[in-house]
Amino acid sequence: MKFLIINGPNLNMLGLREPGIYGDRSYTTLCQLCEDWCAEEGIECELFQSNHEGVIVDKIQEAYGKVDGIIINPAAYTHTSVAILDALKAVAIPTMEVHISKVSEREAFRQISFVSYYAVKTIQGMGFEGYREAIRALKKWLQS
Ligand code: CA2
Repeated sequence: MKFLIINGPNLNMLGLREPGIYGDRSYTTLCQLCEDWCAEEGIECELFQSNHEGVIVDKIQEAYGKVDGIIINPAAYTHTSVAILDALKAVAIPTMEVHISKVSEREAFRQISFVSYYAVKTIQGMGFEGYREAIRALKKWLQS
């Protein structure tokens, strides 16, 4: 089983600002944890981060026929991107949406998620642990 883990804009800056919302650990640490958590579950994983919407769309398209599942934190594009939603629908790869913070309790503009129209499930407010939850839940969903 292979997963593609996609992180959107500014998540490469984790740990540098807003530790009260996103914690004080870095993007490098998040990648290491995701690799460890996938390995524990016997899952091969590829990690990808971009600050550019079209680059994320290209990456989703390239995943067609190559991965079993996608875990995505689209960051700010969560709330704006029909293009990322359409790419996920086009490749039809089962997808889990993750947010580090509890978006449902933040500003009104963060309450809308385009990706959630396609995702199997949205995990939010669990910090980095949310990715572990997503990896486990997606594996379980694929095996059910
Ligand atoms: O909670 C999440 O995971 C978000 O997807 C993070 C996005 C935000 O736009 C979403 O509404 C919720 C923002 C990621 C920005 O990350 C930063 C990293 C360091 C310093 C400031 C922001």
